[in-house]
Amino acid sequence: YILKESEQVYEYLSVLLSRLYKNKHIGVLVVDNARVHRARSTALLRRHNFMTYEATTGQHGLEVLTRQSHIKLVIVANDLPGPSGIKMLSEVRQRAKKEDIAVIGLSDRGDTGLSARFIKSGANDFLTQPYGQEEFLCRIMQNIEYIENIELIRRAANSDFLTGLPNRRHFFERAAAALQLIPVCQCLALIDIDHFKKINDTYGHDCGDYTLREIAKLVADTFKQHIPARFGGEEFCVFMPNIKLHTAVQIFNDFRQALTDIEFKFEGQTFHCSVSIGVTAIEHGGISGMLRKADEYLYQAKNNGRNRVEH
Ligand code: GH3
Ligand code: MG
Ligand code: MG
Ligand code: MG
Repeated sequence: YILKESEQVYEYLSVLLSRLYKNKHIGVLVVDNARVHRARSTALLRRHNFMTYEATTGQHGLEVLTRQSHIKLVIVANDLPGPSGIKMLSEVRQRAKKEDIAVIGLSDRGDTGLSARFIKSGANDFLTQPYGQEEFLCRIMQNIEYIENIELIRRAANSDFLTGLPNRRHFFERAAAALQLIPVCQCLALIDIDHFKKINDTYGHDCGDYTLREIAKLVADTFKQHIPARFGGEEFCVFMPNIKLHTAVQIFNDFRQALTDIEFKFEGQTFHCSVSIGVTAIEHGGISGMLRKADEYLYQAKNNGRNRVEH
């Protein structure tokens, strides 16, 4: 019984500790002109290890928010000198969605409509003053967990499960955004592993997975300044904003060469791999036009004997 009890205590403590550790990286901004209220909120937050910021006006709060990108939660009173807390909330919502920065409005017991106005203006939650410590912390934690869960879901939706590289969907989003920003001097490449089926057939599917993960690491490392992704199966793609075609071709040739030098080792087996690459520079037709072109060059690289770059 004692053992069981101490196990539970241990589990509780480790959850608490990891939570406290995590909170250190989360900023919370308290916007309230009443010094006593502000001090009470920040004291409670600091006791739970949050990094706290204070502001007395909406304008001041917005400035702090601009400077501190790790602020994930804002607690705001409505009655502020100058523009109201609701006005500040509307400004926050112009810049960040509910799932990026949570806002908790402070409403008064005397003003029954205020909490509704906060929610309608984009607040995630509200607290009625005077609030108890426990309710305060429950609401804070619930809203922080909401933000963190969305972050987890986003990460899962954007990355490839096997290799951890950005996935095809994320690639299209990022490449299209980059293309809109600088619509000149962009390159796109498709990388396809040569005779990959043979690796699966000879050494087994687990070895195929291992090889994909290793090559993905090299792709992520080599192209960390660019936009790399697992395009599907044994294909990777890279979008390079702001680069000349001949420079890109050089980089891909170096990558191809480096890869052929790697000795892959899996469960006592040793083998080498190579890739074929098609590279294209920007032309009309956007990302899908570039992909079609890169695929044609990739096909040429395969036909011309593999382990080569065509452009
Ligand atoms: P080529 O040089 O013409 O590209 O030949 P290839 O064998 O690489 O091409 P093919 O398209 O014939 O085969 C690709 C293989 O990749 C078939 C498929 O089973 C394997 N594959 C795709 N995704 C995965 C994966 O996630 N894990 C493993 N182990 N194999 C995969
Ligand atoms: Mg393929
Ligand atoms: Mg193929
Ligand atoms: Mg292949």
